[in-house]
Amino acid sequence: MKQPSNNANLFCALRAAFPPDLDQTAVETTSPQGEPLLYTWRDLDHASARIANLLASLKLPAGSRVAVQVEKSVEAMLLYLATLRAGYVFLPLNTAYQSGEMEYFVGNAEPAVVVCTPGNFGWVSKIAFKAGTQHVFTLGDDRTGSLLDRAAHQADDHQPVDKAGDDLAAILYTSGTTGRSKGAMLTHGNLLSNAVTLKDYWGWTATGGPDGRGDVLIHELPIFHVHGLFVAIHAALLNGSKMIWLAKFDPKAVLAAMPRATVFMGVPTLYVRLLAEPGLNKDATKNMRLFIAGSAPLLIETFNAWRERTGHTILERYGMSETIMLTSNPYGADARYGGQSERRGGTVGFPLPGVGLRVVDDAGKALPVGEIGNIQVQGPSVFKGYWRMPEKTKEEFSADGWFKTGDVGKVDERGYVSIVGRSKDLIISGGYNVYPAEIESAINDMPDVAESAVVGVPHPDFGEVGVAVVIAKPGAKLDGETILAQLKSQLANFKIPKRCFVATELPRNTMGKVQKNLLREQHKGLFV
Ligand code: MLC
Ligand code: AMP
Repeated sequence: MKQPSNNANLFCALRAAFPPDLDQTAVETTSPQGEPLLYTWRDLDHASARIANLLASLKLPAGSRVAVQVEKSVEAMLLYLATLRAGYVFLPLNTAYQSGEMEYFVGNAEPAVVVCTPGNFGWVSKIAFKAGTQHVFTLGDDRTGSLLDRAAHQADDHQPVDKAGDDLAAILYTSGTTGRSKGAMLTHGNLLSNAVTLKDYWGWTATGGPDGRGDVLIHELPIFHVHGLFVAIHAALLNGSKMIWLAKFDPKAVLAAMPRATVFMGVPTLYVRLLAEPGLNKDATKNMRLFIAGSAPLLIETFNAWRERTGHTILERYGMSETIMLTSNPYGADARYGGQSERRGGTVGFPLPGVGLRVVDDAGKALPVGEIGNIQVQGPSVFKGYWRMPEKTKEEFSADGWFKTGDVGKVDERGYVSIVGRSKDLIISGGYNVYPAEIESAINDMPDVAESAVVGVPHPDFGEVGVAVVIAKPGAKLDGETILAQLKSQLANFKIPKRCFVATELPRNTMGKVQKNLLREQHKGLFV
């Protein structure tokens, strides 16, 4: 593959980082039947070229979206790389989304190509064709489906399409601070700049480690969000590092991989579940270099327990779909902060190099060190805006161009940032975002419901889970279990409140606004 020097296509930078010996193993995984599978760097190059050539053969308009709702597999990652390579826009979707949710995403994004699982082809293709999609392919987690069948006839070399840093690479749907899910538009420049920063800040190395070939990543997160798709995959590829690829998080499989690995990234729930494994100890983790946590607050108890059991100090970082990674605890001494190298539990560390972070009051005035307020950010990884929502995009930026994260926090005198809450009404459950307004609206549409409120309460496994409080219409009878069963047929499973109470009224303030803080207080002991 020829490398044009001025092509800002992210794929070019990732491909340039492949090791010189393309016959080395790049990904180690198992088939759904449990047989070992190895992919070399050459396999990644050739297979992504074939899929890119297939996409190119479709002669799609520039900027076309490729929407993907498939189970995790190496081929699903290759489809991501192929989409970058072919110059189109990747749009990953959670496999838990049901038809109503898919109808919204596909209708909103109008993808030219949709890729779904063979089992979902019937209903997904119906939604896609209705929205004007021309091409629907299937991809199974066992390498079956029309995408690979068609790609098999394509050439295994492909010249990455020329892109500018400002060109779109991906759209990630996120609830943002308010309103329905919005597509955060991320550019090739956003993704590459963040990946380069993290590779450097987290000390990724291409030599040493268990097999002398440098870092080895355990990849066990889903690949439809920033954490698993961008932070994890980009870091490994940009360092030419092998990945031990698990289709699903399984604490025993992670423990078994640790002697052959050096880096692990997870949401806090994964750390809680690993701590429940008796085999987790200093010996089991002795080859590991770095444990990174993020996507939701890591409890100080988990941070301390991990250090006690393994001798490793988890490095917590903070980010968002709209911005990729923003802050990180230091890996080594950070010269910008007087050489401080301590990873402090309960904080998300320092703004990453190139990131501006400020804490402001509700009027937008900067607050002094130590005071709690709204976190605003700017930098090269901050997204281009919400897909087809210029007004909403404008609202989410300050007049002087800083992005309003919707997170509430402070910066201490040593420069460490802490997140203490959220101004956005959002529940983060096991690292997934649940937007209460969406659940309330689904409950309120039920015929006997007058109104409802959904709040987040502490949970030992998921960190936080939703609880619904529902009021019946006069004379109507409601039952919490029936409401939950009905929601299950409409919404992704992780969004379903874990409990549903029927009450006679919702607490309100003098302005008539529901006091969610009182409901949270009332139900905070349900699971802990
Ligand atoms: C599963 N369930 C959840 C849930 N995950 N409930 C609440 N919150 C969750 N996160 C429920 C299901 O509905 C189901 O309930 C039951 O648990 C079992 O489902 P499962 O699919 O078998 O669960 P499991 O495999 O155990 O999944 C748990 C998990 C998963 C923690 C491994 O949620 C996960 O992979 N989370 C990571 C999310 C992530 O990658 N976030 C990054 C976002 S990026 P029932 O009743 O139907 O049986 C981001 C930016 C940043 O935030 O900073 O990184
Ligand atoms: P998402 O929209 O899925 O990208 O989720 C982003 C949100 O996750 C942020 O706005 C934060 O509220 C939250 N988040 C991410 N990392 C952390 C962290 N380390 N601590 C607390 N909250 C976090």
